Amino acid sequence: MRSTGLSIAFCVGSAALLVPLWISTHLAWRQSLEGEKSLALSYASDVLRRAELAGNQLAFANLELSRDRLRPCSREEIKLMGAIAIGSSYLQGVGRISGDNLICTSLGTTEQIPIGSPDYISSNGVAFRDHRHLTIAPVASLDVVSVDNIAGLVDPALVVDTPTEGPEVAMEVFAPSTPARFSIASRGSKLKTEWLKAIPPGTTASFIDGDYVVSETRSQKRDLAVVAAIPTAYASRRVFIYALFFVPIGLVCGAGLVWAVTYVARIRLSLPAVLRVAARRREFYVEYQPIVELASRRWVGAEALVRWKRGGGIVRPDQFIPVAEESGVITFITERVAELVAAHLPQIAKLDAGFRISINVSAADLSTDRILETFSRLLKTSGCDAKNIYIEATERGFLQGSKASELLARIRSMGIGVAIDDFGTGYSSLACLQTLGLDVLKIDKAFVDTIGTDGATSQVVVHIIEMAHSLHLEMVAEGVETEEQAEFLQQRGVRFGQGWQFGRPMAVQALCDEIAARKAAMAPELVK
Ligand code: G
Ligand code: G
Ligand code: MN
Repeated sequence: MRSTGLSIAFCVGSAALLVPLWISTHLAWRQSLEGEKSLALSYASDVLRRAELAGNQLAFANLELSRDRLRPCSREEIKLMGAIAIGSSYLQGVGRISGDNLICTSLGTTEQIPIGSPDYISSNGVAFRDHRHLTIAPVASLDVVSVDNIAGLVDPALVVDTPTEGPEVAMEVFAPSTPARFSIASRGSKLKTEWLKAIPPGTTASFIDGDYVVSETRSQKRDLAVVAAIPTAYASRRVFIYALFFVPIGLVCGAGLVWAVTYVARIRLSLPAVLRVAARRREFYVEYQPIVELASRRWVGAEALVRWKRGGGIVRPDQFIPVAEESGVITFITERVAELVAAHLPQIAKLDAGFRISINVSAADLSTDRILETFSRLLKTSGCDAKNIYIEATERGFLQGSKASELLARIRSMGIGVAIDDFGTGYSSLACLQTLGLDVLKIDKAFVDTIGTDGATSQVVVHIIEMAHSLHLEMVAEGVETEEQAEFLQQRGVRFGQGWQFGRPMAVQALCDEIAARKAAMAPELVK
């Protein structure tokens, strides 16, 4: 679970870095495409301006030639045509049409030059004759555009000759009112017909289709529209420039998110959370330290001491019990210990029906009714007698208030014995002991250690023992390490002892083996 937690944190952390990076490159790409769209629009607008200029120049020619009422194709009119052509940047020549022939031109010709029938006549009467190879201009291919028999000779290449960022840019000038999208001038590869949309006059449109960024603009007053298409590949050149701007922002956001994720992960994976997971994953187990009758050295019971198997090592309770108590995780640990004791107890009780296992409970355990369920479940699943169980509560646990007292009373009424642990290390006075419902007092190791020394405190253990006697409490001396201590305690009337002198904490199997061995030694005839 912890490794899953870590890998989740790792994934979230990577995502926190990669997502803003991805967004920023995506934004850079989007921005580049937007840039290409407006570039395409600027090309189309420039070409439309040129096409409209050509149209204006033809309209002007028409106006000039009809105004002076000169005789058609007279020397004067041809001279005027020449003057108009020179002044019109987009008109290579000007001429007069009759039927499908040019009958005179600004070049001075007066013979009939066939130009064929119009390819298209717009709604406002402009006739287009596309790409004509005229005898008067053998090298060029000119469009003949005419209104009321006055024709302008237009080089279509000139209209679309706007500078662009590369040769792959394609453009087309067309008549949007015709369903067939009559093409007036074009350059580059052929555009898809569906790109030549019928947008309203005076408007523009841009879109992306496959590998192209397409922009269109339509003339307000003439039947003209221009579409420019730029390969999206051109945008990728631009994306680098935008990326220089967006990616650092993305990186900063990503780094911020990573920081936030690790911050949260650290809190989430902090010791209390790890403990909770460990409780769920059953990483806790118990060892049993024997409690002996000092006079006979008989093993009468054992204290269940929790251990945490973590990774390869074992964590001692003093390293996690305080954290577990603070964070409330201790209730899960206590439940786990009770569960383990319930599993071990039948085996132990089979060897010694009177054996007593003591379980440590903390102050937090004594604040909710849950502890009652824990212990009734322990009795039920083990099938053992309540007299096989003791609980050890510290002074802090006892002095919690009325709730703790009520719960301790109810535990006792179940038949489970109650011991006060680490007595003398807290603030409770001996007088308080009277009011607490107690069966056993555990003399703390700190007092046992003073036995045989000259220190003033060495007298304290004597007083504790006397007081316990007068309160009719059974006593267990903790941390007995020498024979001298054992004898001293026994002489003062302490009945039970616990400590390295008698046995270290051990696995349940070792405990059972030892109980069995001792039983055999005491009564060899019974176990034949
Ligand atoms: O021998 P050991 O290092 O296990 O004991 C250290 C301390 O941890 C002791 O004070 C003991 O009371 C406490 N302790 C051991 N097991 C438990 C337990 O299951 N619950 C609680 N609350 N305390 C425990
Ligand atoms: O809950 P309690 O504080 O009583 O738990 C007893 C603690 O003291 C456990 O950590 C146990 O391992 C430890 N202990 C038990 N006997 C001895 C002993 O003789 N000497 C020392 N140094 N520690 C002991
Ligand atoms: Mn204890």
